[in-house]
Amino acid sequence: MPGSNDDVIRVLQEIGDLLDLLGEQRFKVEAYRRAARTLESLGEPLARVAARNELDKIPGIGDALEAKIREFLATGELAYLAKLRQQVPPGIRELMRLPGVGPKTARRFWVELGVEGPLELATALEAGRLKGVAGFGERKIEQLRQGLAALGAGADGGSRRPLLVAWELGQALERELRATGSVEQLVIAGSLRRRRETVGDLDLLATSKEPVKVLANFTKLPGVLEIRSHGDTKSTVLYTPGIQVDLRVVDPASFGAALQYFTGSKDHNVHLRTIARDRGLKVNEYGVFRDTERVAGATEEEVYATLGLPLIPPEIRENRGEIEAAAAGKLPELVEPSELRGDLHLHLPDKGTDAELGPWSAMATSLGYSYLGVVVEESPGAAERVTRLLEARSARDEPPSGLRFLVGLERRIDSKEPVPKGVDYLLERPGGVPVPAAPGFPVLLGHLEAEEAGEDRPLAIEHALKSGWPIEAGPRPERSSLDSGALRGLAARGATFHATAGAERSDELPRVAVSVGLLRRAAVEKGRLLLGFPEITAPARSKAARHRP
Ligand code: DGT
Ligand code: CA
Ligand code: CA
Repeated sequence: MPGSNDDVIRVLQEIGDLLDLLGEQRFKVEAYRRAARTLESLGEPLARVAARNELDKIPGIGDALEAKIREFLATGELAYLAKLRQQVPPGIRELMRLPGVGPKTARRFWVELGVEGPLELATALEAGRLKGVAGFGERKIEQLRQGLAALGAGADGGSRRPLLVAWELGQALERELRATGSVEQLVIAGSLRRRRETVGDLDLLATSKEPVKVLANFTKLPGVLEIRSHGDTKSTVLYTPGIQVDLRVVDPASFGAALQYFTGSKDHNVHLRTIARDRGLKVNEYGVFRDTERVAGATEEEVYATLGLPLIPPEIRENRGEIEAAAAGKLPELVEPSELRGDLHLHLPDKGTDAELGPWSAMATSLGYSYLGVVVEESPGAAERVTRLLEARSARDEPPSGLRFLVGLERRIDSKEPVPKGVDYLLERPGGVPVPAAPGFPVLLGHLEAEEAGEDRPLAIEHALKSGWPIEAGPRPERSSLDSGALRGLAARGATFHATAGAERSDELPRVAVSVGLLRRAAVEKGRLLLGFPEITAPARSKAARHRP
């Protein structure tokens, strides 16, 4: 969880690397690295040291570092780190995953050769641009070539995929595989099931009476770029747009054990195995065993039950205290996507006619929604647009499903403009110094784009926290929404949330499953989530809402 010593150490190391990449002076870079190393041997949680006001007693932690650690512990975020990240192209940091490439070399690629990522480096190598450059002999060049191949650059860009991209791919794969028939159970395990913010490869598990046929069909799917291995129980392919996908077909008696094993995380599994050992049991991907007798394996529930634990939600299986919480009966109560009643942050193309609302209402109904909120951006034409939407809505007036369309006004949090007539709620976004919202409207905070200039985002988030406005959880932690660390940090400070798909087309509405997954990963209790429009916190009720459990 943000606030664990490991997280702080990672943050400090990253700052050190970024400063190094930016060519900062050595003493400055080293100060962060040294602090990270010191914390590695700290015998107690930093949060506890901070609570005692003794951070400055840790060797190497001066005032500036103490303030940063405090900020991160309190919010799960660090404005300084965000600022540094913006100054370094993401591909440059990827380069440091290559063997023999640290910040210094990555900086040389960047500054001397204008290479900004693994793909560009691969191209530069092909073109022979490194030949004759000081420090890049033949051996070094060959090492880079091999490193790039291992990263998968060249074929697929070599990067981990953002969660939403992996999720969309997973949805498509599941549909296609099911359509080939003969598949019985099918679940995507691994980091995608844990809703990790980035995903390396997809780990599919299936059961079938015809495993060989299922695997053959899998390798023949239209999206397959390359078959990397193919056997009787497992195949691995490279799938469009360049992500590795494993499919394993397992015995139904082992399905739960395999699902548990391949969901990970590895650290979670390692911890579980020690619990098993204490009970005289052995856990592996085939089941839970007492000597040679299988005592569990068909379902995940029974795997956990034989270890004396309730089923632990996949999103929190990171060995960050969830096993202890499960053992103590203290797992958080998490929301299920099916419990959402609506979505309040949709953007429609610029007409707002009845025909336009049609597909949305069909999709919303299929998700079991009872309301959908369309937002209109504050502008000179906003009032007219609101009126047209209201007309479209009344033309559609209470369809049989009972779905209700709402109209929100999206605007900067520093706006003082009057609110057009007919607006149901406000969606404030970061921008300038917050002012109190127009009274009488429910208010949400949204559009938390990470690249939002400077202090605007933290200012807006603080204001929302103080005002009790639900803060947006969206499906793009890499760009326009908060990651699970930030969500968790805010929850610890009493925040409430609203989940949205941030959809611009009706077929994007199901993406809210990703937003909900991130809230679950953040262990946000169900009670903190807006689950119906009437519950939106109006300013007058903010206090009560903030203190909901
Ligand atoms: P990724 O693909 O890098 O985003 O992350 P994961 O978590 O999907 O990792 P992956 O695909 O290497 O393996 C899937 C799961 O399989 C992993 O979360 C835990 C399990 N697993 C893989 N290798 C090992 C291992 O050596 N030991 C244990 N205990 N579990 C493993
Ligand atoms: Ca994986
Ligand atoms: Ca894998």
